[in-house]
Amino acid sequence: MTQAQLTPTSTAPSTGAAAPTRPGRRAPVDVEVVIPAYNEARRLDGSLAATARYLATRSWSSRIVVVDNGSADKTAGVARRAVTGVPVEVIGCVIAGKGAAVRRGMMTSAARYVGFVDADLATPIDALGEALAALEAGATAVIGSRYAGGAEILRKQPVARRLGGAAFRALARRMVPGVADTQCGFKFFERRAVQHALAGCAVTGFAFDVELLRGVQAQGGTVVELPVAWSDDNRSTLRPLRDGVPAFRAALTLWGARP
Ligand SMILES: Nc1nc2c(ncn2[C@@H]2O[C@H](COP(=O)(O)OP(=O)(O)O)[C@@H](O)[C@H]2O)c(=O)[nH]1
Ligand SMILES: [Mg+2]
Repeated sequence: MTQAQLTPTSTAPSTGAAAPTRPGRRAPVDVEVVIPAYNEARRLDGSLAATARYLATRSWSSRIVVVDNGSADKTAGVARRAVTGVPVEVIGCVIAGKGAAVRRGMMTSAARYVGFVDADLATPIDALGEALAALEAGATAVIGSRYAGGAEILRKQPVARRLGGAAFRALARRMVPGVADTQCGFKFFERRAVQHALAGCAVTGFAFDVELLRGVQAQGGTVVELPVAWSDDNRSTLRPLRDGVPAFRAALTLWGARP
């Protein structure tokens, strides 16, 4: 897997300088991996361990940020107790929804590159090497894709979910041209650009990726799809009524309000 050689910047700690941090922001590192987490006590331990194991082998300075989204289980405790070789920060988010959690994690970042992975690591974390190489080469966003040439789906979703996903994709493709898969839970960004785009975003649920990618493109940013080897985890937190229906509604609203 490609190992991106990050060039030092004024914000990276590798410069040795004590870079100023805005209030509410974490100290800068090369890359922050945000994990939005809602009732993830069972899945988080293994995913944190795998993410940390991978990051520890890289030359980049890094941090994992778990955004506990009002979980009713021991998600925060599991994250705090995780024994990892890289720093893990646990923050909360008072607004429900995956989009709200990802937004909170990325808006509080001062890293050079920031992105998120789902707590099930359905996309293997070692795709991060190629993602960072593409960001270093000038991409604004690098997003895991299950439908780009070369991608593989190793374990499929249940049929109802696949049908819903196909309908959602048909709608999303009209709003984010050139992107086959807006919904994969693996996306990394040039941090300043994504914060700029997020400032204009309002969707808090599972459709947030569409609004965010559209915003990145509207600002002239480039979105690169990275074909990934993806496996469904049947312990998904997505509930059809609680999450799926609002996601469709939000996507239709975005479609109606397209610039
Ligand atoms: N359903 C749901 N997931 C959330 C929420 N906030 C954060 N998440 C996280 O968003 C990610 C969604 O991934 P997952 O449950 O695997 O859904 P799927 O892969 O789309 O089926 C997980 O890491 C969740 O813990 C929320 O309010 N609701
Ligand atoms: Mg999943």
